[in-house]
Amino acid sequence: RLDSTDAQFVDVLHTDIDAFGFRAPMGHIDFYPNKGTDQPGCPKWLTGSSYFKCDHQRSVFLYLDTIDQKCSSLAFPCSSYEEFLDGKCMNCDQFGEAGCPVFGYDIIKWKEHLMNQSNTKYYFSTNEESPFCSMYSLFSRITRG
Ligand SMILES: [Ca+2]
Repeated sequence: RLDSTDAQFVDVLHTDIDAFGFRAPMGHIDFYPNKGTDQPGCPKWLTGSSYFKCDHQRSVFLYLDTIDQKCSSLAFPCSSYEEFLDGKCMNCDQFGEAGCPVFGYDIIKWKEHLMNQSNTKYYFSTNEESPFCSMYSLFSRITRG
């Protein structure tokens, strides 16, 4: 399987850890959008073949958004998605002026910071469709307490 020795820098996107994906972090940075389990807008029940592949394939579309520069999702290091949703993981002081890592194509800009850490999960939430980035839902959750 993939691990952090496979390349000079390995960024991993987990979108279906409850079905076909790997649960454990395995790169220099591991992203878990929407907890990494089930993606918004994907079928929740067995309705056809899309049920089996939708969460998994979402990884491609999330990444495409970042190449197209439609919008970018900040990712936050956290011990769990629940704590992230509670607003307990907003601190990215460890990255200095760079701030929290931005998921996707530009993550290489955080390489120097990320080479020294491992097994850290980074969380963000997304919309159901492109543009997937969703700062609104994050801030609304925080301000609702
Ligand atoms: Ca799933």
